[in-house]
Amino acid sequence: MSDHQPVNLRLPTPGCYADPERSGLLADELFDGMTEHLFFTLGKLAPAASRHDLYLALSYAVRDRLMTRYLAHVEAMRASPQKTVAYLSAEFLIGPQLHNNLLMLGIQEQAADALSRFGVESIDDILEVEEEPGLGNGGLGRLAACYMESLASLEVPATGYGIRYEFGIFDQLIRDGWQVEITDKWLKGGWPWELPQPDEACFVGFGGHTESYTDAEGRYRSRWIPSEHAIGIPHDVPVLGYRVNTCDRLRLWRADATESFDFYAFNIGDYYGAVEEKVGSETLSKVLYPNDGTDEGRRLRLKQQHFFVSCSLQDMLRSLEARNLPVQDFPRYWTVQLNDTHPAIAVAELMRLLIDDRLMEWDAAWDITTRSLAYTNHTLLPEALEKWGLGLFGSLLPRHLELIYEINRRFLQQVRLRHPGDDRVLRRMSIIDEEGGKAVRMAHLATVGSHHVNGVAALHSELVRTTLMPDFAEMWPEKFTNVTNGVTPRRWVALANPELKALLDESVGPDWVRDTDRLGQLERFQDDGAFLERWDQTKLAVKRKLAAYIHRHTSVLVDPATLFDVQVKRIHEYKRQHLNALQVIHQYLRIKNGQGDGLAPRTVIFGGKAAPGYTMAKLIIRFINGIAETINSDPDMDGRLRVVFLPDYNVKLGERVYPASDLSEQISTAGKEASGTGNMKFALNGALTIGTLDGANVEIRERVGPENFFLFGRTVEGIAELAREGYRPEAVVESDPALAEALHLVAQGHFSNGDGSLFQPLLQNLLHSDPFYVLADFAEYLQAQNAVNRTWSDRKAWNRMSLLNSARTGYFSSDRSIEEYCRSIWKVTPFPVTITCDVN
Ligand code: 26Q
Repeated sequence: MSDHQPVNLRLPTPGCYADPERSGLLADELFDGMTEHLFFTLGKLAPAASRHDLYLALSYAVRDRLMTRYLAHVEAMRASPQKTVAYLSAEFLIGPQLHNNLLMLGIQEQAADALSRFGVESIDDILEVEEEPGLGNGGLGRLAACYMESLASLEVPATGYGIRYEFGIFDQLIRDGWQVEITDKWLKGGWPWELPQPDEACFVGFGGHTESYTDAEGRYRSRWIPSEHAIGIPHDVPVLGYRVNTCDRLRLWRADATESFDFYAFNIGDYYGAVEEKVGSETLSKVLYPNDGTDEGRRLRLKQQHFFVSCSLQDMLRSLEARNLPVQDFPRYWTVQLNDTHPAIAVAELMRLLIDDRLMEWDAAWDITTRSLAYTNHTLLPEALEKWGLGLFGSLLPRHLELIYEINRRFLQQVRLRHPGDDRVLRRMSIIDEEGGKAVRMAHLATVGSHHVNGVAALHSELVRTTLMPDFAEMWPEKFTNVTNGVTPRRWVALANPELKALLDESVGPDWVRDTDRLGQLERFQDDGAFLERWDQTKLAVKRKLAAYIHRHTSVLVDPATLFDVQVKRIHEYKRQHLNALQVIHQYLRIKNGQGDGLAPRTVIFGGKAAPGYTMAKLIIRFINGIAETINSDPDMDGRLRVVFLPDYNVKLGERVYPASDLSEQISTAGKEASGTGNMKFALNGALTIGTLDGANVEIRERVGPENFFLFGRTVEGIAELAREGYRPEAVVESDPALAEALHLVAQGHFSNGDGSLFQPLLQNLLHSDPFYVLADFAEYLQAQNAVNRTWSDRKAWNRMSLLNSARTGYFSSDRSIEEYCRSIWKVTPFPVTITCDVN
């Protein structure tokens, strides 16, 4: 990929939007830009400006600088249309924008300088003000954001298409140890990073019925008469690459009513009825749904999916028309990635747009569709595999259901040719699930309609091939592939960990930010005592900051010199936060029983949200908080053990946590975590992993070396074997006194003020079913934790291992993932933009 130097834009010519206060990157110019925005955009005089005003003024000034590049990119694409990646995702968890854009432009210091002239001592005070858009649940949404950033940084033309939820993921409060959900009002203070484009609105239909008719050429056709419509208004968020001119975009659709007033109803005097109708269609983009696959709001969720997919595909088709390109060229100019099955309706919608609206023949339309779409699977969990009952589907999208029947009929015909007389294989592969309540299987639809299907880590992709879709993989072996996830080193190291960045810049040179393979040069220092000491001090400095944050937000005092042992991620039984919690209880007991010698003094930190309808996950949060309360108030634990639950874990908090961690807990049941991406953020920042052979842990361990990774737990095969043999968790407890003692203490109410009933549902579940093999892996987990304790006592050895984790995990940069997608799936190449209207 090409290597572009930072450009210092000075564009004075009229038409180049070149006023220095709008495009200059010097502190003076930023200051002038801020002053103008305070006055003209915000209506404030500088002395009266609040921190929020200054945040907005700086953001607008930075946005001006993005616009020059964004429009240059748009112009370059108009002059020379290029194949563009369309990343379709129901979630984009992009995190705070101001800090990131300062980093991308290379003007953090200039911005701090400009702010100082308004009396701001630390830029952090202003960055802190930004509300992050929580437009995602967790891993999948954050991955989409890392990928957009890498696409821009690699100068690949791309648009991310999604939904502009008015309420994103809820804010989490902890009250009496329980999770309480608060609506996320991220737009309340105004969000300066989006540009509404109402002139590019799209219409989307729902419901109604289909009619058949014969067209002028005597061909049988179907047409859809929807009973309802919504309008999608694009809101564009610029996504600038790192020190390049490429500025891609995130196009998020907000649903609006078709008419602000239904004039008929207005005239007959039903003014309020008309307003109600308007309110109805606006609720489409109101709220993000949780990832627990519960039945709540299912109809609205399907509507949301069709809404944003239809708008996005119309937008792509329209872009060809605007450039006078024939629709047959769609796959030459667009490559469409489906981020899980949430946008899988695209298979039917693209067919509908081509056949019904553009009057194409089936085969030509199918050819375009399957040459354009590719699908990424992110989960094997049965409850997260999307299925839509035919009743619901047909009532909302009757024409799409017809098309899916036809896609399925033709597909099953192919299957029949391969497996004559085998009805079982037909039933297994059918897009329509005929067992029980009939339903559309979205993963099957996505697979049939795509040219590639990929999993997100080597192990996961193998399981997709062998267990989730073996029949499909046998039929189309070349369709199935792997692209191991990655994370952006810009946000997750350079921005989140400035202390480490400074050390890396000095030791391996600043280009590691763009080329993380260069982190390998750190290996030179692995036996350099003085360097390892600096490595240690760098970590300690960051841990001090987190300790201060923990004190501010939870009132718990923690010692930065202790081992920071961290598990942050969504709360889910398969992720096994309760396994970690039981381990903490065991440590507590060892100390209480006078057997605490050799234990590393630890601060065990948890963070994560539970889906509001997921009772067991919410009880796990209560469990952790109960343990924290008992332990933190016991003087015997002083200096030895602290437990913290950090409320409201989100991108912003992740930026504080990953850099300050010593130990990364990646302890899911083997075969359940598709990849994990937090595991990569920890390792890049020098945390050691304690983990199972699951998801990308496998590849992390291969890269850092088994001697630098604390492995434990059953493998996928081991778990399968246990299940076959008839797993009895009771038997595990009977043979493990340490485990029995820990569970007994819980049952007695030791962590619930004597209330033995509170955690009974959790205990009963573990003792009598233990679907995620928590008890089965407990003993080995303790052994691995003992190895952690031993290693911690030799700090030089620990620091060396920490350094090697950073040195050897450059592979997990999202730049590497995106290069793989570009080369093997999308067939797109970079399109560097040079900005030519220079001074003189
Ligand atoms: C499905 C049906 C109904 C309602 C909601 C959903 C739903 C929504 C979101 C199901 C799943 C999700 C999100 C899944 C997710 O975040 N998966 C994670 O993706 C990461 C990126 O690939 C992986 O690293 C994680 O291992 C995987 O759990």
